[in-house]
Amino acid sequence: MENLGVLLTIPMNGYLEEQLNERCKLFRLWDVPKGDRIGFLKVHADSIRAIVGNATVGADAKTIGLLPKLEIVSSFSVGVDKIDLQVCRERGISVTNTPDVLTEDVADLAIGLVLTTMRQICVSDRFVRSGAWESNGAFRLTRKNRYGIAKRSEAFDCPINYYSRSEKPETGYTYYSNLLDMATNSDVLMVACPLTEETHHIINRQVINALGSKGVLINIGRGPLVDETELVAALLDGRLGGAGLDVFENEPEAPKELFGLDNVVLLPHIGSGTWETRKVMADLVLKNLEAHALGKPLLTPVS
Ligand code: 8YV
Repeated sequence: MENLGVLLTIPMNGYLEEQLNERCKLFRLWDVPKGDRIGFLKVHADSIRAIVGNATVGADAKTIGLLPKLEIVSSFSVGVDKIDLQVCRERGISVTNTPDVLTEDVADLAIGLVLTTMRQICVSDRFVRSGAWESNGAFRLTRKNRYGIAKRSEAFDCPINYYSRSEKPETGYTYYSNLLDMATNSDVLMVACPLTEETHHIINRQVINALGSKGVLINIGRGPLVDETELVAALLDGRLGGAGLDVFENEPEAPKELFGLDNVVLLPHIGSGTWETRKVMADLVLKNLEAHALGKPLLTPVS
């Protein structure tokens, strides 16, 4: 792959960067001052044949438009919402992502968020550290609830509901073809789906109200799946019971209005953030680029 010119859009993983640097001709976009980036891309347009982006900076139409020799966009993420797939399709540019390898970590975090939010683990920890336990006595009681995220939740012995475009009878879980109905009948709603035009703000005011003042929303998918303004309003009004959020509409900003709420847990998009998973993701990006350079079938193409 030594002749493959690769544009890395943002620092994302030390090992991946090191490998790309050793094995390809690497262009680091963030090293270039913002105002000079277009000029930089124009100067290197003939060499850049691949883009490696992630969930924060992918490959937009403008960047792709400046790179006439671009052949592949290999994303260090399962989500491809930051890649202009339409333009890639029109130009015949291949796209790959890192599916499956991060699912376990994200599911662990989702369950962690449920427990942390519902049992107020962070708040209790601050209660001990601040000395409030000694001075104020026992911590307040939290509510018992039924919650679930498929397989892992089976261990919690709770009923599992799911909403999707089609029913998956083999799961044995309760299928809802209507999200509002499911929200009405659930205590915890986990948001974990790709961000598309169809799913943008899929969690809106109505869904939040249906989940209700005893319900908890967990988002480990993408920020814009949830109408954040509505979410904040519902939490401040007490119309929603709580929220555990790993993703936000305008990362790295998280709504400051939520910082004082004890029924909310805010995380900095760490779903796949373990050494092991990020290494496997990086290897998948490298293997896709290698396959492309050798003219072999891609391992995880995005159709
Ligand atoms: C990453 C993600 O946080 O895979 C995704 O879609 O959101 C994450 O795994 C990110 O791309 C790592 O830099």
